[in-house]
Amino acid sequence: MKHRSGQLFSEQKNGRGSMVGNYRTRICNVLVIGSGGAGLRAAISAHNSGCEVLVIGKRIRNDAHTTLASGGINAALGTVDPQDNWKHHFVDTYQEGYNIGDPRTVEILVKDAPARVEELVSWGAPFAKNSDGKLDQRYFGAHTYRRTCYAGDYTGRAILNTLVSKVEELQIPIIDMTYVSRLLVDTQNGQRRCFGAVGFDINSGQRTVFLSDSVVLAAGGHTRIWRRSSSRRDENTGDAMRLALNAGCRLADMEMVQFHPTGMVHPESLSGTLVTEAVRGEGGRLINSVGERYMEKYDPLRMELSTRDRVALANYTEIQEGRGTENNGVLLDISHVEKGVILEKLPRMYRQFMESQMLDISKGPMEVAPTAHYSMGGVVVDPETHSTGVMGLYAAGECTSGVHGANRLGGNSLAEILVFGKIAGSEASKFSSDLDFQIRSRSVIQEAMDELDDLTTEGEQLARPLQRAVRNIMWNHCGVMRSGKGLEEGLKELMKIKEASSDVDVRPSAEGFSDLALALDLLGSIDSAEATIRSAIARKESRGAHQRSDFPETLKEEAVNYVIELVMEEQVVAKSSVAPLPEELLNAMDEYERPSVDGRLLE
Ligand code: MEZ
Repeated sequence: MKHRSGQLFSEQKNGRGSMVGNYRTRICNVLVIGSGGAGLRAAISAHNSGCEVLVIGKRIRNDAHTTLASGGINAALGTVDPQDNWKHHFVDTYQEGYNIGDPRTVEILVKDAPARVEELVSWGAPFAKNSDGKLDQRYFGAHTYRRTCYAGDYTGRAILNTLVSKVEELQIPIIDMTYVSRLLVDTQNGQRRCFGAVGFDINSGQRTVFLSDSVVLAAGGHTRIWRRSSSRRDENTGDAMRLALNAGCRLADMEMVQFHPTGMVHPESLSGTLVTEAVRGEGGRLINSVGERYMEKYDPLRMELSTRDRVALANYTEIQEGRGTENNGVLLDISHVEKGVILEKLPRMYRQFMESQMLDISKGPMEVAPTAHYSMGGVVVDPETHSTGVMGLYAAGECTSGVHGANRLGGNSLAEILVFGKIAGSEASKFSSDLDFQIRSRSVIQEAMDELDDLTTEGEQLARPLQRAVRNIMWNHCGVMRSGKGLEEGLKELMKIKEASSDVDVRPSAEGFSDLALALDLLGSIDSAEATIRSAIARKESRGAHQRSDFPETLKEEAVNYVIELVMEEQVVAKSSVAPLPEELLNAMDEYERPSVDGRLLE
């Protein structure tokens, strides 16, 4: 049973200057929530369109999850393989998404990616170049041509550093360490309209009402809610999905969660940490415990550079069928490649294994296993504008759906954040410029404050163990291989955690307000887990990253999207048809015939 702590109130009054009902206000034209690549690119374009922009980040700048994307960014520049063009990139992306991505969104991505990469280089991004001075492009899985630009295996870091420098040069303010608890949405004449957000400083607890003409939500995905994840603690906890659902947005393809084939398996503290696909792009081989290079069995044409869903399922199958290592992994070997090449092209991997396991990867294989890596589903957005259906609210990056369908090609995420970050920022700015009048609803702001007050109470439960329980549920019941029975069980267990989450102990202390952030992370995790499981139950087939042991076939009639929305505060799932391919793209699909990789893996 929860009760509010008297001590809590006096502590707030005396020490932290953030009394209940007392908040500061900041006003801007365009508010950007999230200081990763999508958010910063949105901020730059909104600023360049003449708006006052404010960026809020939950972590410190330069440390958003974007830094962890290692191996590269895709753009059909044709610098290494001149035959490449946007149509090939389209076919690879759409087809390997199992035909449930949105064709127009994919088209925009592949056409605009080259310009976004070149722009980044002109802003100083230190991408690898060939002796002719052109950008180098490496192989990544399931790409017909080499089209992945890179900066060693620090590509995400290089991109984020470049964007932060640009944002600072343009003097766009970034407010770090601020947790957004709610989007401010008012309903007038049946139309929802977003006019800002409420957040608090994770250190001081200071609450701020951010009032804006429009908002870009770019706060990442939900893959930290699996036990083995390539996200770090307290990031990608589904907070963007919770904010969006509560604002009245719809979420599509939530069951489509990408398991990257190669995450670290030990030490426990680093379990799930990304082992970049670039290792395979540079020639790395997957070997099981009986010495077989087993991708021969699964995709003999593309081998280790097959699609991520296939390689992840192959690794999972080898481990499940007893051909894994003692630590439940498989081996990834790059030791046949010259050490100098490894140090030049995979410096982070070299250091990561040396520092954590004293393993020299130029001498011996790495142990790896699938790890939850990317939310391919998320907020439903309009392809052209990335508007969400809630007026004034735009979304970009991993929190959205549309590009990847049922399987994402490695390197498309970094392209996505730049292309759609730019679009969302300029559309949000257009919305602001066209605005006739602004709305400010006191009662909506008060509700957001009440929510924070209600959460800040003593309780019987702690957020961390409940969060751990969610991660176990998702790993055990909604992982690489799923079944109806397991999903139903998982949902039942999740509902118990949901009930317990109303009794979480939250008290500000000398350590700040991280308790409150953890409690909100937990709510985001539960909401996004529920949406994922409900969508996975609804999709009674296997497709890409969604594999069901009880429905192993891919069904033509299931080439649809499952969409979640809140109706009377309950999540409801519905089917929605995929937009048809326009003629030019249909022709492109015919023209660029791909190697056939039919056949399921677990049969
Ligand atoms: O797009 C990604 O997920 C990526 C570049 C990851 C990697 O393996 O490096």
